[in-house]
Amino acid sequence: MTTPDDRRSVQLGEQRAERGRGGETHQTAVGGGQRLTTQQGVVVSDDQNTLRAGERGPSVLEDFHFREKIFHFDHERIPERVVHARGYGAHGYFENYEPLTDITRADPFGEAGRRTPVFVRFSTVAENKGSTDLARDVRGFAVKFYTREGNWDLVGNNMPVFFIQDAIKFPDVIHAAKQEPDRGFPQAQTAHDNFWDFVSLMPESTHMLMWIMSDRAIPRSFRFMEGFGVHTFRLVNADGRSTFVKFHWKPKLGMQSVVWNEAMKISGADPDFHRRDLWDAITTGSFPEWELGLQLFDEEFADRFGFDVLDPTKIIPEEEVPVRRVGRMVLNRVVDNFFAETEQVAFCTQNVIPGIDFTNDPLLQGRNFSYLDTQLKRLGSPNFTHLPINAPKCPFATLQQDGHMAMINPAGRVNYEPNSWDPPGPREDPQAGFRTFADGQATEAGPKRRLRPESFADHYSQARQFFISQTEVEQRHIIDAFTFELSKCDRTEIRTRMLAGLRNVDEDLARAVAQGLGLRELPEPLPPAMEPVRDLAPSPKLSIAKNGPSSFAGRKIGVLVTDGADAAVLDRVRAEAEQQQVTVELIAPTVGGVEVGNGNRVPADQKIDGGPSVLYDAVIVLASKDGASQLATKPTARDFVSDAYAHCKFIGYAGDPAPLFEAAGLSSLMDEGFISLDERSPAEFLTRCTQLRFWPRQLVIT
Ligand code: HDD
Repeated sequence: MTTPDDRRSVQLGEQRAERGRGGETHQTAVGGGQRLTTQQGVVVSDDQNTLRAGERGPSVLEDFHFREKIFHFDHERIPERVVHARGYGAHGYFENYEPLTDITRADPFGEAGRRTPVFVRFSTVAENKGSTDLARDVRGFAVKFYTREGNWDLVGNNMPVFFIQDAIKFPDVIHAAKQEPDRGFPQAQTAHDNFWDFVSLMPESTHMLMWIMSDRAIPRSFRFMEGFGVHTFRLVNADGRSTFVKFHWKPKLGMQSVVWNEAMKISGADPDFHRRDLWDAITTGSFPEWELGLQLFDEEFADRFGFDVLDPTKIIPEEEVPVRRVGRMVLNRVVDNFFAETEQVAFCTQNVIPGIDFTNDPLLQGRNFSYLDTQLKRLGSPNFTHLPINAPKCPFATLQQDGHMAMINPAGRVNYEPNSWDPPGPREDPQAGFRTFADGQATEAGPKRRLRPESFADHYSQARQFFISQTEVEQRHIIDAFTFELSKCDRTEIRTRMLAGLRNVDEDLARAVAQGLGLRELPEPLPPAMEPVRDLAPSPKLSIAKNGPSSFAGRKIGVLVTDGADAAVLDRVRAEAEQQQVTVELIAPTVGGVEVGNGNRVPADQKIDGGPSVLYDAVIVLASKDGASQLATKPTARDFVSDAYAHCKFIGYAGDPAPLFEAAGLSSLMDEGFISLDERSPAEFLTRCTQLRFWPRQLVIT
């Protein structure tokens, strides 16, 4: 007997068979118009129903199509990364500005204009794969250069320092930051006892704490953040001469972050805020760019610099060693398949090429063990290098063989060396091959001991330098972040101990946090391992606000419109925004849109609760009086403008938005961040927006 489901599946099958006619003989199941097959290439006749004994009878074991399909599905997941689980990747290239052959023989820097393909993966560190993009956290910034002399992985972060000085503490800091083991929460935040317990007992993390409590930890998007190689590396030229280097990535669009209250709301409104932003930018042709910068210095500088250049909790201020911009990286292609590329990409700090070498930074040395090891666990086979995303794009030949999923297998008998076969198989090349830099000056010998160098003992001076380099508003944000996070600790002694450490950074900071926590008396300062230097000069380059963008390009404006809004103003805003490479989205009471003043219907991109103002860099309200009165009755519309105000955004308006502003309690608060587009041109509005936020408001509202 034929059931309705049978008939539907027969019809579907016929339609698919129709589409598939005339295809290639060896079809895969991927791609339009092809026939669905099993993994063995057998064409499937019915993918809707399992094979059953009788219409309402049991399924039968011989249904090899069903078993293969479910078996494969059951094994779809691979272990998420133990850190940096949540991330997003894209392809692009690095273009070198000028030959750097005097300092390195590394292939990407060989000649002006040379382009090296890259794959970049940005990530959060402590969050699990399914968390939100805007958690307060360090961001990973990992770049795989597919050079002509092998793959070079620069596995950095968006902050130039790290929590710990020695790799042996890495599992501890990560355990402490991630969810607590008994309860399995909180996920995606460091605001809990374990994290603050650990860091308050580890003074070496103080400098990093300043960075993660700053706005650097809540970037507006990957496109607006800096990247750092963190450690001191070496560049080595063809004569074997070494120069120390610290790597920097500088975003062409300038730096930008969101504010904390905004970050929390974005996490709800769009957990994929950062990945969507990158996808949208690349797919609309606004390719994000960073310049690669090098801080180059020699042994002589290293000896005289006030801190140990091997200590990953320290920076070298750009004012002391300027950043030389040597090339640009452009991300111009999204992935075809997230799993194949972003999930399976395997970065390893030990992937270096001739011309780039390590230093004895103990964190880097430990990392060089960890990454290879972790890829085996995650990808399940030592042949993860055979995956297209991980394989070099230059010729390569090893004598390694077999193992799970070996996909690149040599023909012939040669699988060892030396041998006397002809042809002999791959051979080493002492000239072209990677040679470790032999440090003639250093004699790395001595008794085997577990110790921390004396030169790593100053934990507070640069933390203070970071704090005093920020604007008043940025300092306020740091104070608020410490206060927020510590207020989530249940154990008061953890708060107190942290404050005791902060007193070694800055008394005003410690006092303000104590006040925010309602603590009447400050504890005694923690005895520092080394007396901090109190008079390091501020480094303006450490501030985001002091290094703002030169235009509003790459940003997004949310225009809240109502029926009867002034069509001419809307057209002018759109035209000017397009000119300045700013995206405009319309938000209306319904996604169907509104009828503007000239009687035209304009479709919306978002309905109000789907497009809260936290998703935009600036907002405009274009409303008729009736429209604004209706908006005034909607909590989501009131939130739209009151959040924009609270997050210090520039607010443009035209028509008669007064009823909405009134209902949101803003009428008496309208400051210079409110700009009338009946009086000022959209160009003027966008010029103001280049400041990104109307920061004077921040000091009024805190
Ligand atoms: Fe790490 C991943 C960056 C210290 C061990 N790390 C990982 C990723 C980035 C960093 C960006 C993700 C790469 C990707 O997108 O797939 N890690 C850093 C930086 C560090 C650092 C900038 C300090 C300067 N890491 C660090 C230490 C250890 C590790 C000290 C261990 C001793 N990191 C790992 C790892 C991961 C990793 C466990 C997890 C997933 C992976 O490697 O591929 O091996």
